[in-house]
Amino acid sequence: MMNEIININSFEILDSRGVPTIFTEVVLENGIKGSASVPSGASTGIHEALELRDKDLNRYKGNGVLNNVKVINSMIFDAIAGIDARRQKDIDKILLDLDGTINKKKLGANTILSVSLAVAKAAANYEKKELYKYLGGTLSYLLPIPLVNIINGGAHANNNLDIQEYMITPIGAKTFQEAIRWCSEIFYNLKDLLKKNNYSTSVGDEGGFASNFKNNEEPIKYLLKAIKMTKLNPERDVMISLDVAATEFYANKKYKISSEDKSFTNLDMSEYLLKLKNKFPIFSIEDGMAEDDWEGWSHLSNSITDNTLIVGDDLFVTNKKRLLKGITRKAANSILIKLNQIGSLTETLETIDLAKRYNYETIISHRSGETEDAFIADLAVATNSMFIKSGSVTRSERLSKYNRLLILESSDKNLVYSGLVYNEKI
Ligand code: 2PG
Ligand code: MG
Repeated sequence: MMNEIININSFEILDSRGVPTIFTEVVLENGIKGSASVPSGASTGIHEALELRDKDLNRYKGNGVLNNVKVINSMIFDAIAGIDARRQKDIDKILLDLDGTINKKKLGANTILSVSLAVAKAAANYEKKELYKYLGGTLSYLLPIPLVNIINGGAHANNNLDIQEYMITPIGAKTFQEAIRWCSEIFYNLKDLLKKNNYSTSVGDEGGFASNFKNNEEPIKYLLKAIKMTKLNPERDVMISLDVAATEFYANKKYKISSEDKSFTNLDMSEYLLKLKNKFPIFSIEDGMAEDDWEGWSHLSNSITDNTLIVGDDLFVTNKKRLLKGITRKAANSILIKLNQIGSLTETLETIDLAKRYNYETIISHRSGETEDAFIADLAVATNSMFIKSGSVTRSERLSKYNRLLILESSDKNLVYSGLVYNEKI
């Protein structure tokens, strides 16, 4: 057979923060290859599958991944050599069994994921199909609405903002190309505005501006000004999305909003977010509550009853069990999907499937530490996900995903921009 795995080459490379990560290439019998590299988070949820590192303090402050690479080239290769690369589920099952732990702490979620994704790419290449077609078949038709992060705070920037991400959401564009053009134009109008007011225009980990602001509200006002300067309407064309990443400032049952010198209970926090929501055109709120504050989540979801997306990231960690718990408790209405939170393609697809069955919106997401790998762009199209989050419209590790979608839009006339579908739905 020509589709059998005959070789694996794994290497230690660097991510967008200059921290080591894993690159894996899978080779099939007929010489066809597929490769993938894995991203890495900064505001990592405690319930995520484990990202394993060498912990050798003499190299990269302990962040090396040479052991992971060794395991892939030996133990993992032995376990999946000779198997048809199209048997994704079976291969992922072998990898999970080889690890044998609940949170993948033996081999590492990063180790397993690099192989899982490289296998999928090799199989797509073998089938001579684009990755999204291979994964999604002929029913994939949506190009996602991008959530574009143009002001960075929290763990992604060295500024005073408690809220981690201020994103623009071009729901009113007619095409993905128009959506990206709007976002780039808004980004540069925002840059002019910041400069004019003597605010710094240096950027954070995801390519958004990392200026200091008066409080957590001021960035929203700047975004709205920049949207209007671009001659767009902040309700109809481009709305605001937030990733509060509240786990990062939650301790002893209190939410500590340092920039405003406030300490909130979950009820206060919910009220704070509701006020923001009522004051500004906010499209979605991600991680408005901490990862284990289920009560806070239910409260937030009960108090915001319009079609605002209430998105669980650290809360769900792309994990079916946690998502089911959230569904039962009515904790949210949307889920952020990150492949490396769970650590294999099959499990990620299962979580997306479960979310869709319960009418949850799925937002396919990058990590703050990224590589040029654009797998998530294809994953978004393959799964008809209405949204993608890949940071700012600057820096190539962010753009590789948006650029892939621009190319898909031009090359496959069957694909439709999700904004059109979303506006029909509401
Ligand atoms: C998030 C992500 C991506 P990180 O919180 O949603 O923006 O950040 O990768 O640091 O967890
Ligand atoms: Mg998040």
